Amino acid sequence: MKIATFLFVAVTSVNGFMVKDHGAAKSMALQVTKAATDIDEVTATTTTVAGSQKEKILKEPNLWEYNFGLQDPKIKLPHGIIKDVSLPEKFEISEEQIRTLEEDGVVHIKGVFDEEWVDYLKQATKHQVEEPHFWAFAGTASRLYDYIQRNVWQTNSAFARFYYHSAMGHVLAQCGRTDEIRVSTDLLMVNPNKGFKWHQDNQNGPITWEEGLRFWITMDETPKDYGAPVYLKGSHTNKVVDEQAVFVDIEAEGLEEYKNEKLEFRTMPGDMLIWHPRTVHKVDGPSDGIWTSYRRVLGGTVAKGGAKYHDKRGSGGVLSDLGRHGLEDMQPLKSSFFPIVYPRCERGEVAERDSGKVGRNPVDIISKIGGLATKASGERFSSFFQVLGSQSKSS
Ligand SMILES: O=C(O)CCC(=O)C(=O)O
Repeated sequence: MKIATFLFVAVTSVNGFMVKDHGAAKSMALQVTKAATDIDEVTATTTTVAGSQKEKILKEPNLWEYNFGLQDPKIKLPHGIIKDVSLPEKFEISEEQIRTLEEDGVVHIKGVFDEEWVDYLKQATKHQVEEPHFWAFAGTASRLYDYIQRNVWQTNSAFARFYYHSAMGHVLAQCGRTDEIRVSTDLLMVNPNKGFKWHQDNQNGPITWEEGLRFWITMDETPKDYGAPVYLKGSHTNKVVDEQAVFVDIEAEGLEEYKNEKLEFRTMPGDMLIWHPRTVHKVDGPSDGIWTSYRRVLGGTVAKGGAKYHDKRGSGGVLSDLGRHGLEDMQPLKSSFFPIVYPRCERGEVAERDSGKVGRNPVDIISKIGGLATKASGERFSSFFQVLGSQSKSS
């Protein structure tokens, strides 16, 4: 369902900003053309910057193009998998890889997903960027990414099915030495225009650092000159970065032993990166913020077996837990809002997701974010919004 025209009129103050911005863009002699790219047949608007000849592969959606509610691109699952019936696939990793994660705080696992799965994810992403969801509005309109949507599995069933049926859960279960994996929160991230400077991950859903594992699945080859994620080896064991901090000054006292040991990964389609949420890392975008190729990543945080629900109201961590699931602090994390994907998905949770019950609504958002009204929590909260200005942080 598209946003109705009346809504467009009702929010002209927001749109006015966008129009003004477009005016500035014109004055920079930008030429906008509609073109079909040869990559995956994605129809994209390309922007040619006079003089540099660089073409932006993906155009920012117009406000009236955003959608609400559930989306189903109806993509055939690979390998003859029967939707909601077949067990998830398996992919064995080695003890050495698990130890690398434990010791270095990050591991690169190559080739977890074959061409069929990568193609499936690309099709799902193509559908998503062509039919942008309203929950992508803030991150996308701020130009942080060409497209970014949290909890994309809740609205786009193709991503939910990827979690239910692919080997992702099996790989993460091995990494976490656990027999159960739930999706705590996820993010579809297409082209990080500004890059993301040195940071630790606080948006992991309602779990603790130790209960979670970060995952990152790429659909594209990393460009030669930028876009490769870089991690400070072993930095998940640091004792100095504040729990609430997002960005990290790697020159700070106490980080000397980590800052010179950088691990950089030039990932390829179908690879996974898995890390501890406290491992300090960054991703640099192109210096001018213009992606001429796709960098499509499905990432997020999973919860290991035995994880509890942690109510993060009053801290910025609440931003990745805005649903009305009814869980209370320290209850077992068992809910269709954080669905089990390994050893297999659960019928009732799948049905609740497909019914549209699992998601956000404005009342939940206001009641949860409302707890941030005090000065102290407001200050902490603001650090999460600094994300939008991440370019200015130390590289
Ligand atoms: O890949 C990206 O764009 C950012 C990834 C990242 O730093 C994260 O997910 O924490």
